[in-house]
Amino acid sequence: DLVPTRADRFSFGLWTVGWQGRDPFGDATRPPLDPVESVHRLAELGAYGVTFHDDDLIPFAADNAERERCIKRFRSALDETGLVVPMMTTNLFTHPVFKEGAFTANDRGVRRFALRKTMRNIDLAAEFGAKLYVAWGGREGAESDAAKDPRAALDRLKEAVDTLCQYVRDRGYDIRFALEPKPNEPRGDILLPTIGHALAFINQLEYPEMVGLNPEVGHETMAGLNVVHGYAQALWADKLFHIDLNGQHGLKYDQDLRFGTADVKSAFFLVDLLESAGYDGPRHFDFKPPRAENIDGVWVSAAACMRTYLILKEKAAAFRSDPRVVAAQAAAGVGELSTPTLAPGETLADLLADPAAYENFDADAAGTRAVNIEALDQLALEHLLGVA
Ligand code: 3MF
Ligand code: MG
Ligand code: MG
Ligand code: MG
Repeated sequence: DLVPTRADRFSFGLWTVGWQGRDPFGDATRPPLDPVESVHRLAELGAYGVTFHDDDLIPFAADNAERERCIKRFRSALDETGLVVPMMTTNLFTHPVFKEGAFTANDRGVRRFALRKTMRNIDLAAEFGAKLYVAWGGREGAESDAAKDPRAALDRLKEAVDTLCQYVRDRGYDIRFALEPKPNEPRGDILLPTIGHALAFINQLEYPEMVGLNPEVGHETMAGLNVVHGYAQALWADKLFHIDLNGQHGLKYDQDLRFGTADVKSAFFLVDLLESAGYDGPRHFDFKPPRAENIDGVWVSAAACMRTYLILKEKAAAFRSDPRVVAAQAAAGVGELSTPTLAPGETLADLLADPAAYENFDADAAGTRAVNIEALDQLALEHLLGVA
């Protein structure tokens, strides 16, 4: 059944469907989209959640009265549709004040402003019941290694995340943070460029249990990395708090294509991973409907993200339950990797004393064994192509 329901937990950022198509070379091609309209359209399409940066809902320059008006209208739209707000985030990248960084700007006043802007929006996140707060540091980087001390920048980034965690604890909010890695764009190079960098950073924090990841398919692809491996390592570390699903053709500018369009095989194995690992967070799309589309095309694109996810979920399940696949997996020894290398109760001394492990092990014979990867991979491809 390829019709999305609330149970599928699909969510979209207001900034995704609301992207007006402004790019470095061209003006907007679409009119502004009222967040209230987005909520209604997304609900009709079968999404369960909507996410946003503070400035997506409330203009940066809004006074308190306008702020309250924006919040109230949005709240009503949520109540009318039943859509929830699973995640919120801060815009620390659009306004010129953040041109040299936010939490890691050389200018201390900018850093303090960024913290206060974020804390103010965390209060709103608590009000909307969002349990996740994403931090993407698009301006936390540099073009010049002369003008930014990266070790001091990491100190300040840690200070910012520690301070925000402390704030959430002091207020008694039920909120966790998810860091979103990206290698570059808009800065020439961005701090915490990959899932691996971000995981290592979390270990240095004051409250590591409160901080996980929000990896984006396109961002790992921009770094030339295996997306499935990255998400898997985040899962393995219990740090896959949230996800940004989209598509990206290789090492280019951030394309934010709709989910599944670029590397469909990787998308297949990613859905297979999420579903088989029991990932239970939102299936969140962070994509940009192409600039060439008008507003009707925006909703076609959004619906397609969800439909493709459901298609891949069905195909992954069919792949796993196909008896030929089960046999091919056995022939490739896929399941054997789950057997610990040392036997239960076996000591290090036992391993050292086992001649079968080394002295009598026939490495040359093992070097000629069949591993049967291709047959299994071809079955995956044929399932994906619909000919299995
Ligand atoms: C940029 C992004 C961001 C983040 C967003 C999350 C504007 O490449 O992916 O979207 O996803 O800030 O919270
Ligand atoms: Mg992106
Ligand atoms: Mg993006
Ligand atoms: Mg993103």
